[in-house]
Amino acid sequence: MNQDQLKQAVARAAIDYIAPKLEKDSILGIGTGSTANFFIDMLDELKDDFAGAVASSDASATKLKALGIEVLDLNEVSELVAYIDGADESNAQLALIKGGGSALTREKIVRAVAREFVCIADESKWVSVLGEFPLPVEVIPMARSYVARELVKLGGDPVYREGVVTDNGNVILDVHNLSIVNPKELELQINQITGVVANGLFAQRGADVLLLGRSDAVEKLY
Ligand code: ABF
Repeated sequence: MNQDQLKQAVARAAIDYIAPKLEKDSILGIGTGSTANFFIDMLDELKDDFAGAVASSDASATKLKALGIEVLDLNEVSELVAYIDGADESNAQLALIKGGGSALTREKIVRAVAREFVCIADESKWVSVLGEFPLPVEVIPMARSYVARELVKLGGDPVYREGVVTDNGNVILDVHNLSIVNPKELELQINQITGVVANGLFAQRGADVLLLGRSDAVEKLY
């Protein structure tokens, strides 16, 4: 199977996983990226079984609306039955790096409200130690250089993601050359830097379930 077929297989597995949990008034959290896009396409078949969705990006909101799925503002919602999204890396504890698509802050907020985070990924995302994928950090624009200097003190090599402005009007620093052996601690340390809006480590609250697409089958990890 090629990578797209693996992504489609995990999207299908997520549809099967989520379908029995849906009730007429359920609201789903929906993520961003190519794997999430396959899931959104397949969600068409379940659209009469739940009330609506909250999206982690404007791009995903547009796709959902095109299917006729109601997209709600998160402030109108007290709980999401589940949040389904991809990742850039996962370790065996289901701690993740996310944010390659620049939507990490909204993803973290949607994850915070969700009862369960169902992560969908192909096997290229599976790592023993997080950090080969550069860690995205969303930063208030005027703090960019200061935050970069602080990230160097933590052992990383931050690179400004040129030309990218997030849906929140901020910028992204991608931190290279980190070997993240304690993701929970590093997530908190980076959050402490003034000017950081959010970082792409999802370790304090990682995935609850990972549907991992391998060439022979979709593995379900808890
Ligand atoms: C989002 O999409 C991000 O957190 C992550 O950066 C990216 C994964 O994209 P893809 O599914 O295209 O690999 O979930």
